[in-house]
Amino acid sequence: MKWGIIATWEMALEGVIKVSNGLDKGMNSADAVEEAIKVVENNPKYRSVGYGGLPNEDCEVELDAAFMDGDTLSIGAVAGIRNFKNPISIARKLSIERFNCFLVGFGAEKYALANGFEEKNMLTKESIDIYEEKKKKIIEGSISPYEGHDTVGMVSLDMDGKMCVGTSTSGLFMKKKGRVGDSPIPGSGFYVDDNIGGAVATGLGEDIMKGCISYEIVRLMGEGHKPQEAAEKAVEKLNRELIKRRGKAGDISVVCMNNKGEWGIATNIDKFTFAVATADLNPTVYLARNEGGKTRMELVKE
Ligand code: SD4
Repeated sequence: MKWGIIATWEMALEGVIKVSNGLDKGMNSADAVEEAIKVVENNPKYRSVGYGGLPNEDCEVELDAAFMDGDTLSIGAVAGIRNFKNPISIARKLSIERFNCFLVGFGAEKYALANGFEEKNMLTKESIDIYEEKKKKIIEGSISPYEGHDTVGMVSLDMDGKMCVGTSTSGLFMKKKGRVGDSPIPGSGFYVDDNIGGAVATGLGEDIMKGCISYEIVRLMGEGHKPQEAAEKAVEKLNRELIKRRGKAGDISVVCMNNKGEWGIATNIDKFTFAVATADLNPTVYLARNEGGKTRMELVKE
């Protein structure tokens, strides 16, 4: 049986490498997604996920994360959670709850504490420095807020054919307190059904949500489209509709995989990196760019 894992952005590579060895030896896809995302959450070098994530307008790190099981369709999510080390693990734990499986803010923190999750101040000195510096530039008008965002999202398939997806992000830099993007929203930031496949998104949550793009990609794969076709069709359509109706479209990038381990990606920007590994492909990073409405890919790192 084939296995595979695909993830948004180059920052996912280390986690993908770590769990691809496991997946090759029979690790299940729920553990693979959680473990690989934790690697990104724990690295303060990545300024848009977990520890060291960039803060909101009030200089607080509020994190969003989600987990979905493609077999049971169970979903767990947290939004606007502060001061916990691994939001993805909290989201996974919530996915086994029959009720109350998506918690926000203080309620999510209360649940995490009651369930023994590790507390941690997620704001680093470096993030505070960047915040101060960017705040000055925003006031001067030399940069605009809400730039700087990269969600880690992953889709995995294990040798038993089970698929899971996960997302984790600090959302948009300088977001308003309480702002929630697409990443913890089922169907927008993520979706998986292991009778078909799974998809995750990254980019401007406010626009990604307008097309429920992850569900749309899974739906298209379910209609018989190959993952690459499904991803391109969905991104191209949402991008076109947003431009037609609103004059512009925010950044939208997606990765997806079907239950055969075939994968696809699409983007409407000119620099979207992603990491992928399958039974037939060693962990590899590619750069994708949108050229005239089509997504092109080139190898970055094997
Ligand atoms: C959000 N989609 O909160 C996230 C941010 C992101 O690449 O993915 N950026 O809107």
